[in-house]
Amino acid sequence: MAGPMTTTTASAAERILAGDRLALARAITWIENGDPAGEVTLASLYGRVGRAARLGVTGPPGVGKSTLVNALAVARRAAGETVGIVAVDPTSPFSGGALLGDRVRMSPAADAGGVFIRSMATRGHVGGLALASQDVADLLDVAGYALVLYETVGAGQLEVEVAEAADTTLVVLSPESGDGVQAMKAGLMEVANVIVVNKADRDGADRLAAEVAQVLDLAAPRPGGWKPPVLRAVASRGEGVPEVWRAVEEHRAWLSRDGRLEALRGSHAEARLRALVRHRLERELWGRPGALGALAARVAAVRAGRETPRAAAAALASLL
Ligand SMILES: Nc1nc2c(ncn2[C@@H]2O[C@H](COP(=O)(O)OP(=O)(O)O)[C@@H](O)[C@H]2O)c(=O)[nH]1
Ligand SMILES: [Mg+2]
Repeated sequence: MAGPMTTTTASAAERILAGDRLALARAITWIENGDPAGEVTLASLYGRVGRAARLGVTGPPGVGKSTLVNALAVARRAAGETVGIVAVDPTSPFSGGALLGDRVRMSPAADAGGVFIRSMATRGHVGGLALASQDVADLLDVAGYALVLYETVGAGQLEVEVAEAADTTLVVLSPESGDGVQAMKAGLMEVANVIVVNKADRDGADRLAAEVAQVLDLAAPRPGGWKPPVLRAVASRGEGVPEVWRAVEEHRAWLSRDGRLEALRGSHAEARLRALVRHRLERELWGRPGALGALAARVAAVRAGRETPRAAAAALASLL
């Protein structure tokens, strides 16, 4: 439960609403550090959450996710929209910041103040990070950023969880990463609403795009009938970026019909609550006195064949 409001958190909330970037940055740090002030601040603003469009960008390391996020942010800024960016990428820090600042300043329609970028590092649990990044996205949303972009790396549970927080998920692949098929196996294709084969200036992009399209053709039709388009881009030169944005808008338009967005956000909220409960219960369990010792003993018992993993898990869970 969120603690009481204090003058610090009350003024933080007011300042965030007034567009104060320092207050926003500080509240994000609270969230990152698990400082209760972050939760209190967010709780006091939570009634305003849900206005931002949320776009998740995920895929293997080095495929050009940050470059694409940067290019999309520049394009949206030029169109007059404010953009908040959360980059959850333990393998490479968001390096597009300087470039973005320069390009945004060059555009007469835009001012750099309309973009807020935050990289989040893994401290301990990846699952905890995914959950914290959703809180950060909520803060950017209530701070008034019209578009919230979040980048995550890899092909695992983290991405699936982050995708569970985005309205639209872009999966980025590149012919260089050589793991297009890997990504498809890892369940990324199921969460993809738009697939971008980036580095289309490299050999193999056409083949990869064809392979991905084939996999999608063979997959079972999705509920509601959305079929993810497969687009090629050269994000580093801005090529294909307008088409990517158009595909995002088409997906958003599709979502806006027949109550799909509400249904999606409802199921995301449920997934988020379940993940939070799971996270909380686990933290509580391992924090119990003797729990880690019991874990070590059960691991030894399982390894020695004295106990089945299920029996060991049941015994450990009963410590809660
Ligand atoms: N050739 C080529 N290089 C690109 C393209 N997009 C990004 N890169 C480069 O690929 C590298 C990794 O990009 P980055 O955006 O950091 O990838 P991320 O790890 O997926 O976020 C950087 O050196 C980029 O300049 C592209 O379309 N073509
Ligand atoms: Mg990156």
